[in-house]
Amino acid sequence: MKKFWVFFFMLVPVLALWSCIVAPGYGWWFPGSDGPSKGVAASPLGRRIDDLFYMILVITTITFIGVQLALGYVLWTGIRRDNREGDVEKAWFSHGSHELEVIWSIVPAAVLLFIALYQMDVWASYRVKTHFPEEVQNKPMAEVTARQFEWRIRYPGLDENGNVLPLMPDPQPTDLYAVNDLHLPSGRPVMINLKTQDVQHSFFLPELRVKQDAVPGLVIPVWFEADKSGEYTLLCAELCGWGHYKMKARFVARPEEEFIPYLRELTKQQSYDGVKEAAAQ
Ligand SMILES: [Cu+2]
Repeated sequence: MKKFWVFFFMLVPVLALWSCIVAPGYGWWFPGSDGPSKGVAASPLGRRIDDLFYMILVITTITFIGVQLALGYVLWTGIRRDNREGDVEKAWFSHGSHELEVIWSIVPAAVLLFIALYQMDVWASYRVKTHFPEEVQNKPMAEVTARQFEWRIRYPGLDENGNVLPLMPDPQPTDLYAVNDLHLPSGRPVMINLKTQDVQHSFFLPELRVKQDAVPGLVIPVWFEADKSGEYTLLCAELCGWGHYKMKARFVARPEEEFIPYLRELTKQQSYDGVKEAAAQ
């Protein structure tokens, strides 16, 4: 019976490892690109973030296997000792080992220090404004304002020659608006200014691995790059109130040459007053 329990307890880590190995095949892994590269981030920076995740996963998996093997060994030798006929060994007490204490303090500290230094570059390109790609620095293409419970999007409009105007911090008469529908060019870095009108929300593009809190009183620049044109999910990742679920919106990455026509279409929709077209007929 004791052997049964040893095997039973060892089964749990084996099942845990097995479920992690088969998860991607069932589509239980990360959101991302479809097709053969399913589960892979749909943006270059997202893939670097995934690499960091996998590095930590490898370190924790090795630690997990080591700890479970040690636990199995202790349980197994425990029952062997107990089964020796007529000669049951008593428990053995130790007052600790100085060397072991030093080893298991220094090794994790070194591993943590390595992770901290190794990820700095990705962190900087993700969050530090001076490390953003040059083409997006100080060039926000839209302002995204979170509020209970929607994403309000403000684009700068077009000038009379059809060129995109720069986005001003304050709303302008030429600005264009959309709700829960963010359209930006694909295949190149783009930047938005993130704001919130009320509580704290969180701008989350899971397929692109972008997540940034929207903090009251702050204008936060966020950049990202969708590899391919298409529709991506835009979520709020902060439980912001009863209508939190309503903040499921979409981010449409479109080919560069379709972006200005999209803004032109928005201009047309917004300046339509229901009269002009009727008069023309
Ligand atoms: Cu929210």
